[in-house]
Amino acid sequence: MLQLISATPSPYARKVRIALAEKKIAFELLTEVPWNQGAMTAQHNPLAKLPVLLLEDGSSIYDSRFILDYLEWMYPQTPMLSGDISEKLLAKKLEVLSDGVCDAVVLVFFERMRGVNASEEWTARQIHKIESGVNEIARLIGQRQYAVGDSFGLGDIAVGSVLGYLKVRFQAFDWPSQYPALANYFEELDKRPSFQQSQPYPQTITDKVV
Ligand SMILES: N[C@@H](CCC(=O)N[C@@H](CS)C(=O)NCC(=O)O)C(=O)O
Repeated sequence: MLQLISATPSPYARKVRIALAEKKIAFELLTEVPWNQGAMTAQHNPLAKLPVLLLEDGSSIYDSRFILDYLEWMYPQTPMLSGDISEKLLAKKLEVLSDGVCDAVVLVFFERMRGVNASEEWTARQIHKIESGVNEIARLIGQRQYAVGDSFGLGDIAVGSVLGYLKVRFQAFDWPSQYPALANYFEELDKRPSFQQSQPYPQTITDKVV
């Protein structure tokens, strides 16, 4: 059976969990804190980042985008990507924006751990990316029910994951008030079983990271 190394707050791992659930692919969830010493993630990914998908032959696939591509290639039933090029481009753009916002949230999270040594300029730079990324996501989603076309897919997985992550790690940003249509879109998305089963929540990092 496939195994997925995941962390409870990770928006990247959540993308994969949602895709696996939507595609009805059986897998075993292995949850850990990748930032702690001794985490198994580093044994399967030289970059020491999760998610990592462990295949039955013992090999591993890492980086959420690569894993999602792999799932699309190997399990084409219930596709998450449209065959139409312009729809595919929009879904991929939304994924790049969503992951980019997540990257900036992670950087702010760890910068703030430095306490008085945190760089205000660096933090402000990342917060700008978060705000302008969500602004663009809201513009691209518009008033639609699904991110791309008229069915659920990769765009929804990516956008749903970043918006869920903001609730856990960056509550100060009141994006639902600024973008009510995006808030309605997310509220509907969040009702899906694949989203309900993978709700993010914080983990305790015991080791010193920064
Ligand atoms: N681009 C990667 C990002 C993965 C990532 O940053 N994962 C975090 C957890 S949310 C991690 O494992 N970080 C541990 C580290 O950087 O040492 C992806 O999409 O999979």
